[in-house]
Order: sequence, then C-alpha cells, then structure tokens
Amino acid sequence: MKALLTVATGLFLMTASSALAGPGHSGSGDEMAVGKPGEAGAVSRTVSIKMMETDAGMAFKPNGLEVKRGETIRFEIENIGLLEHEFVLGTVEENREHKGMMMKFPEMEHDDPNSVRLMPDGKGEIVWTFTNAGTFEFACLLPGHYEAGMHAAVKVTAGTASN
Ligand SMILES: [Cu+2]
Repeated sequence: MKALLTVATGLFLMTASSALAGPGHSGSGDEMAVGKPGEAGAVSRTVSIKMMETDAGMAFKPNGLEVKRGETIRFEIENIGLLEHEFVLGTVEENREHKGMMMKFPEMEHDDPNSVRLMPDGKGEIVWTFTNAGTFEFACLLPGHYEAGMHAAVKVTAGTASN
C-alpha cells in the first residue's frame, strides 16, 4: 500500500510539472515565449548574475537586463548568499503559476533548460536565445523569495541582434 502511494504521488508530481510547461512548450522542443536553449557557438554576450540576501530582503544583481531579439546570452549565475536560490527565466505569468506550485511542493525538482537551482556558493550556467520581443523576467520561485525581491525584468527589444 505504501509503495502504491509513493507511485501515485510520483505520477501526480510528473503530471503537475508537465502542466507547468505551459502553452508552446509541448510539440516545439524547448521553445517557450521567452525563447529557447541557445547554442554555445551563438553566444554574443556573457551576463554575470549574482543571487543573494540583502538587508532589505533578497536580490539578483543586476536587477534587470535588456537584450535584442535573436540574441544568445550566456548567463553565469552564482549564489553568493547563505540560502538556496534559483534562477528561472519565463513570462511573469509562467513564473507566477510556477511559484504557486512551489508553495505546494517546495521540494519540487525541475530539470528545465530555463532554470538553475543553486546551493550557497554554487555556480551554474544557462545559454539562452531570446526569440521574441517583450518583457519577461528571471526570478527565484522558492517560497517567499520572489516577494522578498528576487525578480528582475528582461526586456527584449525588437531590433535584430547583429551576430
Ligand atoms: Cu531565492
């Protein structure tokens, strides 16, 4: 009975996380509104992102980013804080939904190409191509962290990248 319950829980979590992927995720590889995983060879810029706690709450540095549509960015992400943090790229709506799931399942693991979760002193990297113009964000969706200040706008402008 116990084993059955575990299996059922696992299935539920899998269903829950595929529901999170949202429109546009299925059927088109990993393409999302915010873009898609990039090729290392196409990187035009490296952006260092630090995650930390501050006197006022928690933060990303820098606290915002502007890119051109078509640009491929290498994010070098470092957790210089004392708590676990994550970096999730998406639309504000996707992140809000995802945040709700994280409240219910704080230990939820995700292995999505648009996110990285780091322990203190941890470092990670995401190479991402921004395929659509608009305002997106990167955020930490661990319970309470978004509210403490861990979200930053990514503005993708319509001009085409020169590379
Ligand atoms: Cu955080």
